[in-house]
Amino acid sequence: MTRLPMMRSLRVLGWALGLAVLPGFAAGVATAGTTTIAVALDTDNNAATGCVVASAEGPVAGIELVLSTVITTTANGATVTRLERQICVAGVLGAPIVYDNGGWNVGFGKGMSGSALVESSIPLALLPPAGTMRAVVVATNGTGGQDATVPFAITLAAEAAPADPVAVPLTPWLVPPVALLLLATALWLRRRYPDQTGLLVVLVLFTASGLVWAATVIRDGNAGDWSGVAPAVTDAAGDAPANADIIAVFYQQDGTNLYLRVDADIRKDAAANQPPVANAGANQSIALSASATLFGSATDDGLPNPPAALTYGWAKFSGPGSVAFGNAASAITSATFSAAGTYVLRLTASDGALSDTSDTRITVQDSTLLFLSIADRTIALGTRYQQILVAGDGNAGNTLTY
Ligand SMILES: [Ca+2]
Ligand SMILES: [Ca+2]
Ligand SMILES: [Ca+2]
Ligand SMILES: [Ca+2]
Repeated sequence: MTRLPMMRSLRVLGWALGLAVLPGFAAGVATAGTTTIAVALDTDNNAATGCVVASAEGPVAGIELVLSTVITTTANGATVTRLERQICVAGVLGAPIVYDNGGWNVGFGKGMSGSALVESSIPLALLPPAGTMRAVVVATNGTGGQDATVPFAITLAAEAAPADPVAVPLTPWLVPPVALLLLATALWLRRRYPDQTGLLVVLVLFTASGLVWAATVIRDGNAGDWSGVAPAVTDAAGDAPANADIIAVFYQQDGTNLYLRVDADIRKDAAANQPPVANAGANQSIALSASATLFGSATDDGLPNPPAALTYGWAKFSGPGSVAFGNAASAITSATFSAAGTYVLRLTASDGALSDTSDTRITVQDSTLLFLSIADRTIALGTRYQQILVAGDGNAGNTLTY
């Protein structure tokens, strides 16, 4: 129990050290694919002391500490990539100091009104001792779009934690069985030591406080550990750009940390455009007099949109003569050839930004001789045999010789 005053002294010491060593830099603008949710804290609840922080709702005066949750968005999701703190020194906000390397997911659809749920925390040791702080939350997206809440209060309980905390994160469904187990233990102790009612009370109280604290927040983008916690402040949906629009802010604490939950319109990045995949169709062999039907095709991801459509182009890549296409801008079309030989025809499919090509080989035969098959036969000795040879040619202008 003697540890509590010492913890408080350490906090004050950490606070003083932070004030002493921080150089003064303004916060940078977030880059694309990055959203920053900053909680500006007026830790002494006095607007006359501290820094002035800009926000979408106008300047906020009296800020001693800014806690920033940095979120990286990708086409697949969003992750909290670090937690930073900045301390106000002589009216200037210090450079960000990373105090947690993040690594947990933003919970898409887990927040209020289907918004994204962002969890973060700050060790109580980095905050002033118990009391009420004034807070404003400012969210900034990758292109500088912003939203901000109105000021609201965050009240830290006075040393609510047990004296010797051991962090045992429990999922909420584990709490009732653990509570029952501890209660049974307490009743057994009371039966065995009926005169130790004082001990029992202490045990039950410790158990109760320890349970509250053991079922702590897990920073994972899931809302299960926030059931029963009301928003500290809400903000209109749709009043700010995507990736900056704040919906609600929650907080709760355990023996070690102040936990923050911000529900906001965080979105995945738009998927990058993928090139189409063209297919010029199977190789063919045709007569010079005939025309080839080209069965071209292509697949694409529908991006970019617009146009969300593909355009096609057929062209001769190689071959001895000229090629006439029925419609060179159609995937499926016809082709005729001026001379016999082997041609490579190239199909190009374009999505407006990226393209792909595919080739097909057309063998054009000037003279296709077709012999009818002659069946085996058996004849008697001395019998006259007559064989008629029949041949055809695909080119109507040719004369056959035998
Ligand atoms: Ca202040
Ligand atoms: Ca959680
Ligand atoms: Ca909003
Ligand atoms: Ca595409």
